[in-house]
Amino acid sequence: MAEVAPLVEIDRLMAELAKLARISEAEPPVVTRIVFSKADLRARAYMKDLCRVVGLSIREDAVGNTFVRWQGADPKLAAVATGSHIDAIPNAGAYDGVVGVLGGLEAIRALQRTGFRPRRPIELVIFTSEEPTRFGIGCLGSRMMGGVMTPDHARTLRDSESRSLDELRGQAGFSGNLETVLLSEGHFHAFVELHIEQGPILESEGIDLGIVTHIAAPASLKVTIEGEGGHAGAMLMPIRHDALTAAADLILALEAAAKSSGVIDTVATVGVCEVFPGAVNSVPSLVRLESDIRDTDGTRRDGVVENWKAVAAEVAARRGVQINFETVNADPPAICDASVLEAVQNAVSSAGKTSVRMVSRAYHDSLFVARFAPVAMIFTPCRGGVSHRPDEYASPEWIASGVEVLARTLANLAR
Ligand code: HGY
Ligand code: MN
Ligand code: MN
Repeated sequence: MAEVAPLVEIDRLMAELAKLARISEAEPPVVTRIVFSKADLRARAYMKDLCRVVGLSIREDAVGNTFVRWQGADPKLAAVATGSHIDAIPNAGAYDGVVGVLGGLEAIRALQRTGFRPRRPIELVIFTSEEPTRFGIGCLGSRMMGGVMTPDHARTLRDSESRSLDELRGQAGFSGNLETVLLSEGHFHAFVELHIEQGPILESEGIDLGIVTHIAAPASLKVTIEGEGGHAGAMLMPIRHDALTAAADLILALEAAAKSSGVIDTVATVGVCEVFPGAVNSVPSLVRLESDIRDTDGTRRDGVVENWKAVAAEVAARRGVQINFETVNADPPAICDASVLEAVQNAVSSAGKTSVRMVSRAYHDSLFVARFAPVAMIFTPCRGGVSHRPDEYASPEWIASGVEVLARTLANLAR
């Protein structure tokens, strides 16, 4: 059957990407778009308008996962899906997630322009709450689709102002029973996510695209350190139980545990540190940390966590403080599907692009879609490997290559 040769309208896509980037809670070029914020709702409305213009049908589930369907010749068949997220952490850039959503839409439009008619439906998915900012856990929408988070657990989620998922999703216009978010095994024939690499390899090696074979295993833990507060002038050093100096020991211990795992794939970060009472002349009595620990090997990652907890017990005894851990999530890695990888590889070859197989160190919704469908990911280079910063950037050429290969892959899988 003749190869489809989609022509990507990259100028149109880059203009849409620039417009989406300006839908932000922060001044350009900073993108802040927390799920269910006003900016998120405006961004969702903008995306739905773009999808309606090309005759695609739209369904939103009870938490705001958005399914944009290009009906196939045989609507009863399981869809071939693509997609990513448009929510963004504070002080982020314009490309993380968005390249996969706008790129997915442009891949569909490019195929439409060739006159290609898919046998299977092709569906663009905009996942709700990929970033952990609002509720402290990433990939909320895809976790619920895959049954990794139950509706009962989802109902316990609160944001920093104690607002519940139900309250916020209701205000955003998403009602319906949380039990309906779950998708069955085989709901998608295949899922392919286009995303910027968020690392330096492709750019530094001059390779057009990454073909992702594994997605690293993320874990997130909250740590509370309770010491004894007091007057910074009057409380002498020998009798102190300072929660913040204990936290300092813990943060450095986590770094040491990750560095001593023996492989470069182990990473650990303490990204949140809240100090109470937070007065310059008051000895900290309570510290809350939020940590992010990842590895391509789930067992090795868990070993780092156990090592960290053992050091914490020593710190607690030595400093006379209470240290408690709460595991927010500890997910296994995802292995991408061989047949979907082959479809991507064939598309790369027919597009005349170069590629390399690689691991994704960032997590993505594909990590959870893999629980109920065969997945693969396509990476575009990103400048300096920079991401989760306003200077995040992917060139039109890089994005156009990714979209063309995505379009060819979708056509191969949906024909
Ligand atoms: O943190 C991540 O890996 C993703 O960008 N949310
Ligand atoms: Mn991100
Ligand atoms: Mn992302």
